[in-house]
Amino acid sequence: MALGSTVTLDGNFGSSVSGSTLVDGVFLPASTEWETGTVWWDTNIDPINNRNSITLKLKGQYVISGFIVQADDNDSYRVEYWDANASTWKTAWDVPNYDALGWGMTIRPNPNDNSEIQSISPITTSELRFTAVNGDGYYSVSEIQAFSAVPEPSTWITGVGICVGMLGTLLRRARK
Ligand SMILES: [Ca+2]
Ligand SMILES: [Ca+2]
Repeated sequence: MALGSTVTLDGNFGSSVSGSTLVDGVFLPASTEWETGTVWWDTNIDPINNRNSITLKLKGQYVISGFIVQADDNDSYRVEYWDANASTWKTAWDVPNYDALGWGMTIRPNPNDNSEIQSISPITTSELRFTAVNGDGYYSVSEIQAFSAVPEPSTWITGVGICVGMLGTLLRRARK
């Protein structure tokens, strides 16, 4: 859902890459250094921790039920969503510190699988916001992906199985 959305960087960033790289569908190679090809900031550039924020304006209003994020391993981050009814930002996903699980740019939830989605309680929104929560003062992010609920694969595989079974019955009947 976030693919190709409009990205706004609010605050003071050290990086020169475009915010659009966060929603281009491309992950950096695992363990890429935190300031190489990323959107990054640190507490020298932004002395007041957590003041920087990255806003993703989606192409419309969506129901979102999961995320994948690639960010520096040794910090925690937060994905928030704009709740239009309450006119406030609310937490969608607290992105955990993965210091023990990775090095440099590290995919959450699964550093070894860039297609595994972190499920959340579904939210409805047209805007997301990404911020650093805590860490070593050197923060970076390279990809933010949002997903809507999709039917469980097992459901439609079962459906196909039933159809194939029915086809077999019809063919047997036709031969008689
Ligand atoms: Ca990217
Ligand atoms: Ca860091």
